[in-house]
Amino acid sequence: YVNITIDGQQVQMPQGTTVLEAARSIGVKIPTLCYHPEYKPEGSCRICLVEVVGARSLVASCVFPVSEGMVVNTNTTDVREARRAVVELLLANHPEDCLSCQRNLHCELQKIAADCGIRKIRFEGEKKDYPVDNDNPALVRNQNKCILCGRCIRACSELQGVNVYTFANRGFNTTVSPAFNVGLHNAACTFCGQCANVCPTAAIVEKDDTKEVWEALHNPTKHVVVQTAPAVRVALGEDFGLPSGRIVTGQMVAALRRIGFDKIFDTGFTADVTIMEEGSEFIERLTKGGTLPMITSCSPGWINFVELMYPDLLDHLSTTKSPQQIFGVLVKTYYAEKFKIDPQDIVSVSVMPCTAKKVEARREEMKSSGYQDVDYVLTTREIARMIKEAGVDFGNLKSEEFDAPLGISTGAAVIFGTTGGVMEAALRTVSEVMTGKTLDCLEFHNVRGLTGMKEAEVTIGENKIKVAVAHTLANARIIMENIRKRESDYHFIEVMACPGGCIGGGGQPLSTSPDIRKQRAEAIYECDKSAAIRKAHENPAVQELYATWLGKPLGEKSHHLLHTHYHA
Ligand code: HC0
Repeated sequence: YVNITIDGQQVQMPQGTTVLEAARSIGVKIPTLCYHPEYKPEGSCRICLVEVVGARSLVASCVFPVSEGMVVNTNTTDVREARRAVVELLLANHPEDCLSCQRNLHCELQKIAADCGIRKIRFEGEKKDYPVDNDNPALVRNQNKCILCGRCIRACSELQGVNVYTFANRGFNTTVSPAFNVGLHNAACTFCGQCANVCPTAAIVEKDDTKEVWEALHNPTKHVVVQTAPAVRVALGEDFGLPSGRIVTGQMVAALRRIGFDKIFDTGFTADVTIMEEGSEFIERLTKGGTLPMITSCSPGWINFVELMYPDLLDHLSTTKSPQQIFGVLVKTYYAEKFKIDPQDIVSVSVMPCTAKKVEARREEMKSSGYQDVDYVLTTREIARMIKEAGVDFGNLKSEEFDAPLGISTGAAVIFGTTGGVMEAALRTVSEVMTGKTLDCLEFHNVRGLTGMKEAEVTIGENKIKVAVAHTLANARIIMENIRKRESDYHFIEVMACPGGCIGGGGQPLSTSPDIRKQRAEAIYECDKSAAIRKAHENPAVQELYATWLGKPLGEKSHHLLHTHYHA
């Protein structure tokens, strides 16, 4: 430990701590832009300048380590002036369109400018004029708004191990771009959206599909249904000032009804269907022979990753479509038939914590109903904006229930929203189906928690099943390398592309941190604990679907509608 003084307060800090961390630990706020607590600090933006007595010049506190006897001042005239100048220089070549910017009120640069008390920009800078990259369904990149903090580069490389972005060119012409300056649709991008989650400005944002959804809602000839993903209900409240991890399922349903959706359904219904199909697929591969380990296929960023990086291992993926896509098919077939609605008149919207789901919905093969199965995918952030635009007082809404039957789901379905949840849901059903015995304990603690990779051995009847769970693509890569080297002895693996699983998805409210993800994950397990039914195969609406329409899991109809193949 070393003794230091920050703004007159004496404090002991472990060696190696940065001045920024030390200051934050005693409640001294130093503004930052390039710094992100989850990634290696770079000290490039210079907003976090402080005075260290005896140092030659002001220092970047995010990379400056504490040392014995150090005296730090964070609030001198020099410090405030220097910070203000740095921010003004950034603003001097930043577009002046805050009022109409997608990140208005959620922009870190805007907030720092306000906190620094900037009223006038003293410098007149040259503006940039790069074309906007929006040739893909998920993300929009506007380099004119980029402040070169490099957080997207670090998220893509350190967290995901995908390395799409790099700094290109020099000086004023420096940009962040994929190799050869191609658009994201031509880069090895998985569209996980983690870059958008860490971007402090609107240089990378989700593609906004709200206009199309408003048009559908106001078109009297259309029957507009919405499905909501498990992870949205534990995060949406954050965009309305509620604490992270607040469960807002009932208010969310009420809000969606207020803004005009005809039916409010739950992706959880088809998460239960996914378990029926994927669980049966696993049992078949295990008992009759098939490619093992079988790996889950519901996270579309993960699917993009396998198609791009491991096309030789595509057979390991479960052929079961994701709950979002199964839902899309069933709405325009089963639901349309059951309620005598012409599928042509149905507009199917999904609300997801994910940007890659926008790409998944647009895949060529996702038209098994005869139409595009899912018409529009909105992220949690977009639906929050729609609720605000409609003037709905979210915080004061009374809880309402999902509509039946596609709104009926189980605790097994809701845990899909966090890492380990799909595996746990599958194990609950696979165990009971294979042994015919009721499980004493439904909780598989070995696959829970936010550790990057988890493994467990589960005894099911005569079989010892080795399972693994990974989240983030960097961890997924380790799993895939082992499979490629034939060094993997797992039977079943769950992979989710985003940190923490969908709760940490690229479309979730900003900002995110390990603590926020922990609170959302805890809320997910709370939802499971309080659910009346906690196993997919006990969902009465799913039982009815199979009894009256689908037949059996892996049957003829399932094969055509609910399964797919991925391709390089
Ligand atoms: Fe997920 Fe899903 S759990 S991917 O993380 O499987 O996005 O929440 O909706 O489809 O159910 C996201 C979340 C989903 C799907 C489900 C799966």
